[in-house]
Amino acid sequence: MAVEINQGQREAIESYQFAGELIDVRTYGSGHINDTYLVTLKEDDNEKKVILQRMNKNIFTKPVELMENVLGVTSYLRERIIENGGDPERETLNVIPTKEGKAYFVDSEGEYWRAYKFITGATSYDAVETPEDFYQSAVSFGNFQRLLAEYPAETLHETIEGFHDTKARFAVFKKAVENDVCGRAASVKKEIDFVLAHEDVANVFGDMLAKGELPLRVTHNDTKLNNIMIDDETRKGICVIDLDTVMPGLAMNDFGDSIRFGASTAAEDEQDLSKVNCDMGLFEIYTKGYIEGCGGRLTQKEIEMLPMGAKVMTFECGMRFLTDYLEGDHYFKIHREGHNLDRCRTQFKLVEDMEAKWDTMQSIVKKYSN
Ligand code: ADP
Ligand code: GN1
Ligand code: MG
Repeated sequence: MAVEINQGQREAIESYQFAGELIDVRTYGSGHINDTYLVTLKEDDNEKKVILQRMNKNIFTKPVELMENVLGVTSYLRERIIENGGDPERETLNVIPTKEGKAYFVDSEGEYWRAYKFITGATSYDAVETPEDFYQSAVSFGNFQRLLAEYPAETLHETIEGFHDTKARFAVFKKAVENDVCGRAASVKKEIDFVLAHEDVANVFGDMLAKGELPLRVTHNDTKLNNIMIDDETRKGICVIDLDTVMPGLAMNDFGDSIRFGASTAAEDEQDLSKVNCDMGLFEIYTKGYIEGCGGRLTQKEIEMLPMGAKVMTFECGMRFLTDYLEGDHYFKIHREGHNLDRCRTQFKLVEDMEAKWDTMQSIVKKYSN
């Protein structure tokens, strides 16, 4: 039976020299930005899988530069992995070139596509199943940072300008409230007031950077648990994926985004806020793994500011969800009415919980700083 696919998918698939008969194309993963498809082909009774993605060009407005970053970083990682005796087919993303030898394909509607080799025998998790998995993800993101420590950061394009410039995002948020294009502001006064009362959180890293107190590093910037592939057999973190936002950034933000997502006791869009808390056991496990993974490269100041990274990233993400809700949900994919508002509320609940547990967070981090 012929597989039902749309025009863009067909053009994209035809632009690659995939061997075998196409047997299935299905949407894949739970990312909020790109459209990901799992493509299955069959050759001599063997199934072969490929990840095909349509990049979100409204958000990633320079897809060509973005793919330059991805190629640069993955080929660099490939060399480091080979040097360390690892398996470069599974421990880094591998871009599949088109028939023309390009890292991306543009379809007849101007949409940008790319394909990655499918990492077999591994899973990306949307929630922590065992603390050990979370520890593994921490070590992987820490290692990623360490492996890229000598990467020529000046060659990286800024794929989204000011991505974690929380101060600038605060200004964008205030504009969204002012413009109130959907007439939703009055109904979310409580959430808006929460943001306005936390302006200091939005400013803290920008101010420290300006004073030269923090180093810019090559960071991932989207360190959700589901951006790590965990080996099904060994349960070790094997590969960091979703490299669209690799740019110069702050280590505390990479740490903090992982805590925001993975140390929460509930899903990012949970509606029952009594279920949403920041788990201190998971916070400790991640702290240990991340500091170990970074291999002594973090400065004392960076380590000291890790709890702040968790608070800043959680606050920023909540503010971004609320901004998108006010602006009519044009950025993050939504799957129900009020989805971005639900997401925003979980983030603010987490921020409050972190504030209540601040001393514990600081003493945990202190325990692992030497
Ligand atoms: P998004 O930016 O939308 O989050 P991702 O690049 O993270 O997109 O991909 C979405 C999901 O697809 C991932 O969470 C993972 O489950 C799966 N995935 C992505 N790349 C690969 C790969 N090379 N091999 C196996 N699974 C992958
Ligand atoms: C988006 O693409 P995805 O789902 O991994 C977003 C992150 C947010 C996250 C919230 C490019 O990540 O910044 O933290 O949603 N990515 C982009 O879940 O904006
Ligand atoms: Mg992702």
